[in-house]
Amino acid sequence: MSDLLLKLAEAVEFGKVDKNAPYPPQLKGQDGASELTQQALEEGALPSAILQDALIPAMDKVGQKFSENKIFVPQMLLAAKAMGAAMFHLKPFFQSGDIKSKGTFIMGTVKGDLHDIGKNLVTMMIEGSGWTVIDLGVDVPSTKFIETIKANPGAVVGMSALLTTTMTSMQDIVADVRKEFPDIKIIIGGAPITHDFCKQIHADFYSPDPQGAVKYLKELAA
Ligand code: B1M
Repeated sequence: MSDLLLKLAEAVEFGKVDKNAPYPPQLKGQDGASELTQQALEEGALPSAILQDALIPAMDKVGQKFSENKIFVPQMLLAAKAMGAAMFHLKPFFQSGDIKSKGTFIMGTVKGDLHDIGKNLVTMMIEGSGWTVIDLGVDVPSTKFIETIKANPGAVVGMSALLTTTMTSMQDIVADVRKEFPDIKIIIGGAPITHDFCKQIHADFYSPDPQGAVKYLKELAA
């Protein structure tokens, strides 16, 4: 990895959002995730490499340190903010020049769950592949999914869950949605989700990453 990407990964891991951010004290006055992402792009780094080689491994380290009680929720939040600052610069590269939409994709993080970084990545990539995305945000209940599907017949639905505790919420939402729309296609994802869980809750497709969801949608639209 280049020095710049290493620095970017460090900025995200330690929650250095931008140059003006006072936190963390050891990086005071130095460039943060925002400036470093811009520099990496200017130097010709591929947006996908910035994501895969710097940003995602940095968040994995944050998760690891949190599990080991080496950092706590405030540090996790700052890391998420730094990741958001970096993703802001990547977003245009994932957006498509397609004129005709391939369909509508309704996406949300399920009720009880506030994690949105993965969801935002998935929506960015799906938008980039030519779909119109309706992003319902986080902590989304069944009622919100259902009313949005009613307003957008034929849409495909995506759900994200990051907590083992909100997997049950995902299960309930899939069941509620299925009751109203038996034939709707539902894609699920998120760190604790598996193929077996997907089968168990009668969702249509599980993808461990945004690329898999994009591929599945491409097949649906073909
Ligand atoms: Co939270 N958190 N968190 N957290 N957090 C995890 C998930 C955790 C694994 C950390 C740990 O203990 N190691 C742990 C869950 C343990 C468990 O349930 N098994 C955890 C916990 C415990 C908590 C709290 C309960 C902590 C507390 O309060 N005591 C709390 C819960 C709040 C709530 O949701 N109700 C909490 C809070 C937070 C913050 C708010 C501080 C912050 C989130 C900020 C935000 O999202 N805006 C946060 C963060 C940052 C994390 C970690 C460190 C990073 C998550 C992340 O963004 N990853 C996380 C540890 C980890 O994952 N390494 C952790 C990067 C992101 C790109 O990956 O979201 O997995 P991910 O998305 C991937 C794939 O999963 C996939 O594509 C994405 C790109 O590759 N994908 C899909 C996701 N959705 C998809 C949908 C698809 C297809 C693919 O189709 C529709």
